Amino acid sequence: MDIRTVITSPFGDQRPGTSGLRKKVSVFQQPHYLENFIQATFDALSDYAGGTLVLGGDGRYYNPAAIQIILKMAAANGVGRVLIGQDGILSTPAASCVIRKHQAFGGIILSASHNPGGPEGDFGVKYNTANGGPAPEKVTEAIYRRSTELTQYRIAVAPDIPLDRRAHHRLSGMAVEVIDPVADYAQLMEALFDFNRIHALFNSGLFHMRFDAMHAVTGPYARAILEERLGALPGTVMRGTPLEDFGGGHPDPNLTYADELVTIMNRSSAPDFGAASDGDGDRNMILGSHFFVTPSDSLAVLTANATLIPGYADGLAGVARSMPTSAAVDRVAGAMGIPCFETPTGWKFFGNLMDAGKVTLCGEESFGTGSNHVREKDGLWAVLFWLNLLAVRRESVEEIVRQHWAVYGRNFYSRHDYEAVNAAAAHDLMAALRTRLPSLPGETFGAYTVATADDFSYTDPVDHSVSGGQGLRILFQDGARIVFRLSGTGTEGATLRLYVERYVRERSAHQQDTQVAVAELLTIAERIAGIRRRTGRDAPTVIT
Ligand code: G16
Repeated sequence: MDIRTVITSPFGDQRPGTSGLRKKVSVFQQPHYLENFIQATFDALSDYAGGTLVLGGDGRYYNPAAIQIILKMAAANGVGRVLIGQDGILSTPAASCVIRKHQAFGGIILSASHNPGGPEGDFGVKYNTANGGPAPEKVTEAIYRRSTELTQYRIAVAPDIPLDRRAHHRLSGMAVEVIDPVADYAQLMEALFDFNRIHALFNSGLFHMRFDAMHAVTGPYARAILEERLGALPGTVMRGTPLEDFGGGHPDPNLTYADELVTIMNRSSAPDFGAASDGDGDRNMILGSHFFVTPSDSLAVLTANATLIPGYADGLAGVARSMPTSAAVDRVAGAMGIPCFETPTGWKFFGNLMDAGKVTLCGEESFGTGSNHVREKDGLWAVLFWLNLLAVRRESVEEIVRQHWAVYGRNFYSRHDYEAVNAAAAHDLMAALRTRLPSLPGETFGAYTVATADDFSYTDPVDHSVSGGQGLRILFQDGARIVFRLSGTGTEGATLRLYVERYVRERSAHQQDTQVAVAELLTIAERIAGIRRRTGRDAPTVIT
């Protein structure tokens, strides 16, 4: 076996963020940049020699080149076998599924998720551990520390492996299996959901849906499962071919970036159900005809209806949501008598809870929902859950959500994102606000009086690790709240996220427009934080 040791020097900027290392493609294309991070990853792990690694990505620009580099480095670092999706494709939840099913020691997923792709776009590398979930902070910190002291990396000298068909190869003694990226995942979905019932729904001729794959990774999954297996009409999946630049779009399933689907769902002849997923297939957006389901409400509705779904018929151990996610699910959990955990933003914080059997469903306001079937959020899973629910209840999406509010009350909720703002200005804003927090309790702003204000810190109930600095919270006496956070996934300047929430019990007030319902909270947020003055922005980039 011909292994080359290459002398290198550390880069100082390889600390993974909310979800792996994300940078501009041009940063990753610098000589040794990717190699250093991969070597740091292998160096930070132990006990993997001879083991199985899963490798794949969302098909974005630079994936093919990166995959060949990683294969050669895996061989040089003693990996026994690599399972790689055909054409290098593996959605994030499918990678999690394959890691678990084939008892891999971990997986490397090449994606910058919902961030744009192409030569001018973003690239990312994420390491997942043997449970199939994103590496916890202690692992990502070990990778980062190693990256700061790296002086060499190892790489095999060998020809590239063809990935365009399923086959077995050898690379410098390491086995490489090019696998069907969809098969294991589709089988898992079939075990959880009532495919016959969903098939009958599509077959009735009375139900139509559109799924927007946004030219990202879920196209092949959605076509195989929705159209070929469940009988949805051909053409149900739009923008279904993965493209390396996502067709120039921003593969983020929200009301702004999935505007084509939103337009279809607001037509007079709109389909009954609309959904979209993101770059790497872990996010979902759920729409009814002329109706948007917030991710927070979606989690609450799925929780309340879980026992109607075969895979969850025995009930839920508990649920979890990220701190900025609305408390709609808390009310459902309370009524069901199951625990509800509040974690920091980042799917990695759910892993321990799921491994310990404490929670079954999890969700985030950032269009992420999932369960303990894998250890990642899962876009298509959420879509299938909704389809199964619609097939059982035979009501519209809007009817299901409105009935939910009637029972539990409505948590009006909105997130305002200020993308690519000046990083120093954003950090100054947060610092000033942090200083202000202790004096806020007791202060009254219009109809709202501050009860508490803090910088969210989380102690993991399983391993007792503490994660501080997870978002500034202003909690009002009536349960309303305002949260400020800086995103951990942006690659340009800083992204300031402002989250506002207000609970309304009376059914007669549920019809209000969300932005109207939270308008006073937005005004208070501006008054307290001075977003306009500090960032120079008059309005957010994205409102969800
Ligand atoms: C990632 C994480 C999520 C997180 C989201 C937004 O999602 O996996 O847990 O909620 O980023 O994070 P932030 O607010 O820090 O930008 P994805 O889909 O990008 O992997």
